[in-house]
Amino acid sequence: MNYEKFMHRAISNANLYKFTAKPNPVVGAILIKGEKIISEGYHEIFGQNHAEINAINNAKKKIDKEFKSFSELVLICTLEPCSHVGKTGSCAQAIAKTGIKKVVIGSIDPNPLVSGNGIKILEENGIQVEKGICSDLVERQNRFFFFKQKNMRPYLTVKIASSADGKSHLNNTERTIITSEASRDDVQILRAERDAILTGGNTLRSDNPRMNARVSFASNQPKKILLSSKEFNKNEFQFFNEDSVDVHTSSNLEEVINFYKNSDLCSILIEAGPSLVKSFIETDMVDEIIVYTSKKILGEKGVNWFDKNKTIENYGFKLESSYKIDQDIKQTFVRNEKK
Ligand code: AOF
Ligand code: ZN
Repeated sequence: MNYEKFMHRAISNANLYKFTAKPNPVVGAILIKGEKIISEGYHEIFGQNHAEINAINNAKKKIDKEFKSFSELVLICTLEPCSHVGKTGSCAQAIAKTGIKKVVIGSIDPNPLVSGNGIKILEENGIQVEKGICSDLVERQNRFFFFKQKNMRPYLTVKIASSADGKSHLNNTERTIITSEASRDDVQILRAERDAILTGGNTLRSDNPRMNARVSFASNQPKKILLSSKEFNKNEFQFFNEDSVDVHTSSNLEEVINFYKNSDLCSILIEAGPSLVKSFIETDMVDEIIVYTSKKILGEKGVNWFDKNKTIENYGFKLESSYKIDQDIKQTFVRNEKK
């Protein structure tokens, strides 16, 4: 049997929930009888039912109509069914209870709580397991989740908006808008995709940003992280409008990021001024830099993002993609592989 087409469908449909499942991975599950789809289920909302449970519950509505017993069905799931009892019960146990006899898995769950244990539970219950079907696609669609489990820290993206002459802002304290509205809308999507946004005290003082994701679709809001040794009056800054704000007074950036190694956060967007951005890049922990460059020139009074005559490549990054947004250019740089 060619399970790939069902796996592709489960992967595609799972992605519909990427903004509401995060920081959990997106996961899809499909129950088939022969070539026929009996039911589907997805992990739609963080903290709620896992995909397999939704697929099983949806199939139960069709029992005696489209099939007699779960033993007639094959379960296709994009990620190894979980073994643990977390915010919800163990999917592997729930699958075994139904009497399903065969499970086809996309990728093994890299979460050490689960990894391999879900499959073990299935096999111990006499279920035949086939794994590794389109695992690269599953890994790619959950790249932050896989990164976090492998590296024990969140994936770090630095976002900067630059003038054509490489400046961040004018050296007075006023907020400088450099890029077009279309680029700024694109940044809202970067925020919605990530689990947290990190900024520094200087940016807060000069821009009074909200740093939330203002998008036209349902999305879990990123957590907010502030790095500042100084106290802020929470009533004066919009950043504190939402409850979920962590403040770190330490200037040790590795320590700040490592603080999240056991948390749910899999990705952090760093939106800060040149000095904090440079300090982060120098730590070697930044995985990706996204640059929006406008045609505007800020000139003499502008503050440089990077040291004169130094390009992003000089900091150990390579260009991955580049395209136009309105009058601006969006470039994504990723870290060179470590030798
Ligand atoms: C599955 N099916 O649909 C998902 C899984 O906190 P919890 O209980 O929601 O568990 C989250 C963990 O479960 C997550 O880190 C990942 O290892 C796994 N996700 N597993 O069987 C699903 N979303
Ligand atoms: Zn589960």
